[in-house]
Amino acid sequence: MLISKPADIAPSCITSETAFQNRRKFVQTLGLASGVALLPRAAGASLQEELTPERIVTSYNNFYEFGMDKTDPAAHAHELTVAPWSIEVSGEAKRTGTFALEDVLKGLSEEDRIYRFRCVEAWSMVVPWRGVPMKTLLEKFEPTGNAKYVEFTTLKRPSEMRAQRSYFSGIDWPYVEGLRMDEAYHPLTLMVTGVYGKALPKQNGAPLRLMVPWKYGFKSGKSIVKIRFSAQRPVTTWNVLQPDEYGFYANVNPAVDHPRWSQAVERRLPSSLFSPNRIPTLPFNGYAEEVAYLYAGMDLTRHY
Ligand SMILES: Nc1nc2c(c(=O)[nH]1)N[C@H]1C(S)=C(S)[C@@H](COP(=O)(O)O)O[C@H]1N2
Ligand SMILES: [Mo]
Repeated sequence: MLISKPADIAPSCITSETAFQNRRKFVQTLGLASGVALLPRAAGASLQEELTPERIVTSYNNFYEFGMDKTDPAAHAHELTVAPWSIEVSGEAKRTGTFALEDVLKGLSEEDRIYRFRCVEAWSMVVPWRGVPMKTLLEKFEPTGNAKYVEFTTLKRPSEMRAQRSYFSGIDWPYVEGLRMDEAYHPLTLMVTGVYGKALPKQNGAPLRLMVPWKYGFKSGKSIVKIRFSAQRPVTTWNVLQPDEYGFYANVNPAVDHPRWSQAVERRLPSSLFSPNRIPTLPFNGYAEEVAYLYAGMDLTRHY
């Protein structure tokens, strides 16, 4: 995500023995031979791509509440307290109210899923997330037939999120995202609680963040505090801020360029000046077989 600000910001764009052992153990628990990810058939097409190193997943982040640079979240997210944490549920559902996070997650089984993750800024990663299928979480609140969309509001706590104290962040906090109910209920959609077999680091959106692997990264809101079921399409942060640049759907689409740059290729991290690691971007980020039916009949150049 790039936004215009007072001074336009350019995208700035191995492991210790124990970290290596942990990773090997984690990879083994997933039933993987090495660092190459092979996604179980049930979870989608086989993904034989290398995992992006944990060091990069947890240090190259977008979390504008902590600053605009990729390194700001890892540097400042420690200022956030994530326990206790509660979730306010409202709107078109039978069970609404404020719930402790432990209760929201109680009885749900966590799964490890390796997903491609692509930012609209044209970089991408392959990340072993841990989380609960979004459907199992949302069903707990018994959404009514009127619920056509679900809105996710993330934390606004200026005392702990330094960019929320700045007049120059350019964003009207809190950060809000939303999905159509059928997108939220799709088996690939996760509510993430961890990464690389560990609790989710704060810079990655602890304690709870969305993960919708066929959409650009900005749809995956971090540090969620509210869930609202609604009949109307939610008003989402980026869509309101720059509607020509960031649509509500935000499905990864190499054929629809962002107004300021191409979406046809991506830099798979790690990438450097000398080995840029550029690869073609796939429709729906490579998940077309699983998700294209959700958009049958829609003009995807208009509904971007
Ligand atoms: N609350 C919140 N969620 C957010 C963002 C943000 O600024 N604030 N940035 C989004 C963007 S643009 C991206 S690319 C991903 C980055 O996730 P990662 O840092 O875990 O890779 O988080 C998304 N979720
Ligand atoms: Mo992004």
